Amino acid sequence: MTFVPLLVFLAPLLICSNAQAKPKDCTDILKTYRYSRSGVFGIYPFDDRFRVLVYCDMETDRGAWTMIQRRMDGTVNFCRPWDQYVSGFGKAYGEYWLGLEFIHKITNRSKQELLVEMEDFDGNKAFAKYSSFSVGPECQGYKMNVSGFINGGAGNSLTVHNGMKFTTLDKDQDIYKYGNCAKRGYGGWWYASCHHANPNGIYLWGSAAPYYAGINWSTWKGLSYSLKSISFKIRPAK
Ligand SMILES: [Ca+2]
Repeated sequence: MTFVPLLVFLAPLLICSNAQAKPKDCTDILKTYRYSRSGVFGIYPFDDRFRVLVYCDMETDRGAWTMIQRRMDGTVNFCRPWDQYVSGFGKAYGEYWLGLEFIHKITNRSKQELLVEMEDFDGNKAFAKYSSFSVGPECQGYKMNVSGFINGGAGNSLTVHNGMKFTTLDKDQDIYKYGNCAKRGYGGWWYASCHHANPNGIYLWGSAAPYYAGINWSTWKGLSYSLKSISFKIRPAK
């Protein structure tokens, strides 16, 4: 009498144990498909049932980078509320924000390094690299930790944001006493009091940008310059 129900119970477990592990980031994809080129892929940072599309950089410095943020043409509005910064928005082949919950899941899995690449409207390029980057859970305000700066010409605009919680227009978790930094930077970010880097600011087409509102990386182009492009990519640190 007990034999049949037991089989019914075990069958899904047997099927699951045979299933191939789903990729949790772009590094997993490159391990499985060694000659993958850069492009849009589906990853499963949350669990095996929930796929999210990301852009994988498979070329820069040996590749395997999972892109968590990208600005490139101003086609996506980044002035959005808390819930959307948690779950993500935009398109993986264009401008997007992966989402705080996914970034937390990936950086919680293993130690990650961060590459920030940027370009101005004159065709100049620069980058900043960090040997360690992580984002904590929602119950801790998605606090960001970054360290191990390596200069690629852009200077270090991120360390001032180290240890900060995430702030949006409708959720002020910054350390600025007199207001909400998201109302000055027009984006969601790990604002301090307020920012040196503002990659999620308004797309303002260069040097005429109002102070503080654009896509800033202050140590490279100052707070009055809005960059042409910027991207944040992570991968497991060695
Ligand atoms: Ca505040």
